[in-house]
Amino acid sequence: MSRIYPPVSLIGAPTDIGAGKRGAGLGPDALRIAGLPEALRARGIDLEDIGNLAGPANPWQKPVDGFRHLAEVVAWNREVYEASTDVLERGRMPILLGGDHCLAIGSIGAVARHCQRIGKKLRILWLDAHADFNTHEETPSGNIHGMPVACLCGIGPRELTELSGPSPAIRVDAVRQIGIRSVDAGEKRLVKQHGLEVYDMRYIDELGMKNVMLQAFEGLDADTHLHVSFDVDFLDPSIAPGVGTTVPGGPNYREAQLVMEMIADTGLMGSLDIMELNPLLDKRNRTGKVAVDLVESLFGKSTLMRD
Ligand code: NNH
Ligand code: MN
Ligand code: MN
Ligand code: MN
Repeated sequence: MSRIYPPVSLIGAPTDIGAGKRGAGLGPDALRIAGLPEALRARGIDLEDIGNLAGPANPWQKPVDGFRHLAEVVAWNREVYEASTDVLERGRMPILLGGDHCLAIGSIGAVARHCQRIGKKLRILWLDAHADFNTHEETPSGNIHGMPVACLCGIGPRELTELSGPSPAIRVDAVRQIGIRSVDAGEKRLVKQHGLEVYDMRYIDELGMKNVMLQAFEGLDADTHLHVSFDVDFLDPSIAPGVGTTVPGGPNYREAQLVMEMIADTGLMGSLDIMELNPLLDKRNRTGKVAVDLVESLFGKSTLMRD
């Protein structure tokens, strides 16, 4: 089953400005060195790599009013928002190479506004060990990579909630979170209060990944733009040690492949983030290679006999 894919643009965002450990800023080049461009071209995709964006250095400071590096996070997200918007307006599919997950405020902000302009519905698949729904009051760390979903839903500082236009950028009911297994206490209250659709690991264990994905796809149609925000810590640390915040008990290789293959089968993916890869914590770029493998499956490369 081969499909014609839209032209793709890689956008590198080499920063760990929102993370609690240094090193995710090296993620874009680790993904390139693991062979991402060649793998996508081998799928027949028209691929452009716009290179790495530039932004402020990481000052490595303590939280101020519950946020670490808020001004720098805003600056980086503006860069990501602008680059993603440009790619979308040129009719191409943006793939954001993170960088830490705070940058999804810019990438998804751009996708959300683009969908509003062209009259498409938006569905976001948030593949992560974490809900990333913290606020400056609930955060245990001040790290803004724990806050992007809340910010996109209008909960957060104005500099971030209005980064891409009027707040909220997205509706809570546009999001499906998959693989969740680490949610802070206050964050959990907020997730429940706002009715975020979370398929946590217990749910995946009970229903099986196939049924979970079918639920996450409910209501999709030809007018839906599917955005995949892939935090590499979604994966079990046994296959993906190269992230700053490993959480045991995640999807194994086969489950993760199934997720990606089922997304590919919808034919609706319009944008992708590959976030939080930290090569300094990796073993010989093994996690980078697993991420590339999985992205190939997102673009229709089946590991079985279905190609
Ligand atoms: N929930 C924690 C925090 O807000 C950890 C978030 N870390 C992530 N999220 N890697 O994906 O600090
Ligand atoms: Mn995340
Ligand atoms: Mn995470
Ligand atoms: Mn993370």
